[in-house]
Amino acid sequence: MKLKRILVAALVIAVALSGAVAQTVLKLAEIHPQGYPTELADEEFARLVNLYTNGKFKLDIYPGGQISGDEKVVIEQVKIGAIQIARVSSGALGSFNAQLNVFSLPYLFDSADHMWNFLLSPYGDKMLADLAPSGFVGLCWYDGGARSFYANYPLNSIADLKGHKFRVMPNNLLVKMVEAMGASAVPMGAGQVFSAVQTGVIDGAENNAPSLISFNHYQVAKYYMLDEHLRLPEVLFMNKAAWDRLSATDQAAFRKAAKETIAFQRAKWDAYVIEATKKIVAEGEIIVPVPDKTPFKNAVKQLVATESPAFAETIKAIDAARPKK
Ligand code: BDP
Repeated sequence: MKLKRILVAALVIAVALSGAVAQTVLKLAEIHPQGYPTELADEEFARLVNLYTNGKFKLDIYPGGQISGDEKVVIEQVKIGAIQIARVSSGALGSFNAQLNVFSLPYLFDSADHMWNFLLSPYGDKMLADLAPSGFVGLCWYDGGARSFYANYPLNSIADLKGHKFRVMPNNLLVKMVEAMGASAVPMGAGQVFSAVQTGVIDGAENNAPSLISFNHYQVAKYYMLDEHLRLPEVLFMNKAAWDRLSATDQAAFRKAAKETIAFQRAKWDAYVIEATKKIVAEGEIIVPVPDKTPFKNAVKQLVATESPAFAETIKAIDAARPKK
């Protein structure tokens, strides 16, 4: 009996020493560089997954658009399972999962609080679950702030967009949005924008302040008009087949890890928006506030009316999530 116990103990020690517990390595793609709020959240997610699965899973993060500077390509890679996990914009993912296009309706949310009330509601969870038919498992939402136009020529009002070319993420609704505002839309990956502005293929793009830094766009587009037409949540998601291979216990560990990174990312986000804004101003960016967004809202009114019925149920839930005044 005693000998058996000693043998068992020796075996346990041998296994521990040889590191024989099989470790699965999963790849996670991120377009932003190290230190960007979503990238920090990816790292935190990787740390927690490793912790909660007792080292069974290791996530290798590929930041800075190493997989591709075009999220459409990244999403295709996740779809076929070559990459198992990615953090992308819901604007890009909407081309693969139409329900997400609701977020591409301009001026959908009144504020970040409104958006988060919705994203953290059961309906926000349902939207993540509804990625399944597209071959994905939604893990959690992150903050992507508000997006505004920037250009290599002065922008002061909506009239200044007219006749100019602006890059959008490859998504039809975003093309229609830019056209409704009087400009021409040129869909392309974020990684192509810098040289496209430099060579005059486009005159500008639209994004949040942190992205002007992470993609260096502030260097070629010095005018930033804060019309805040979109709040596109960021999404952390996984290839469904890879997810289905996880045990129920490991799935629960992944879910717990993802959930715990949300507050972490939001805090990093809020701090970085302030820092990024200061930095672009210091670099000579001319930031034009837009206190009255009515002309922008009026320009997209018809588009929103035409597109909204396809998202009627979701919009009802979004309206219900509006913070009480
Ligand atoms: C940024 C998102 C990033 C997108 C990028 C874009 O964080 O995921 O790739 O916009 O415009 O805000 O393509």
